[in-house]
Amino acid sequence: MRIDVLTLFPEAFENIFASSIIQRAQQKHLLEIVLTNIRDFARDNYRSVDDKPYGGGPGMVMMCQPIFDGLEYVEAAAPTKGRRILLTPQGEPFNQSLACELAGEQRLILIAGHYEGFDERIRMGLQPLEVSIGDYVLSGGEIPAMVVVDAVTRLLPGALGDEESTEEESFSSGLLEYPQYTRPQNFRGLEVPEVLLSGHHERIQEWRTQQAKERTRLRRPDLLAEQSIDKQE
Ligand code: 4HQ
Repeated sequence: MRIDVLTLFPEAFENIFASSIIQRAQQKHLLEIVLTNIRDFARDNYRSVDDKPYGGGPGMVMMCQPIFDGLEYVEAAAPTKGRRILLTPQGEPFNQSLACELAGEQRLILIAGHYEGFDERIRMGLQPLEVSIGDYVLSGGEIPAMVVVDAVTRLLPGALGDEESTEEESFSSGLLEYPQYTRPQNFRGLEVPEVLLSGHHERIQEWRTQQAKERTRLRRPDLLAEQSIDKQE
């Protein structure tokens, strides 16, 4: 997979993308990440990428021209078309199922903006898939873009080592994770549940499933509702 990120802050991605799993995926040639600075496509002497909103109001709006030109440039840099993605609170909520869908693409082109928002013609002209990482307001699309890259990378076949696995994790099953324990058996009077020390794999599996279901029911009943919808469909 190739992932292009169009951003005003390419440096902000460098340390995060140099981190273990994303780094390893790139070394194994499962993934290539290309960062492109939107400001490189500005045309005036101030290298402007934003401007005042028509009709007035506070804040600035991302201009069409640098984003259209930047996108056309990166699209021409490789033959595969790829999925255009705009990070915005108005987008489709990002979840494990959308991560899986995106992990199946050959190429993703992420557009991370700043300021109060995008000129509407960016949406009209580029027809991107709009994606939101949650109902809160961030100062830029960089962190959302990193979230998407991280969640998608772990799903690329071969990206995880033998130790890591996506199967057992939260959300792959549609349930929250069961409680985990490591040594010591007694920490300040807090004991590890007896069943986990029993060596009885069937009972352990049963206990974990029951814990995962109970925890999901208490904390995220919405996930159980989604599961029953998934089954109907
Ligand atoms: N922003 N999920 C505003 C977000 C966001 C989110 C990104 C802030 C876009 C213009 N993006 N810029 N939440 O808050 O994706």
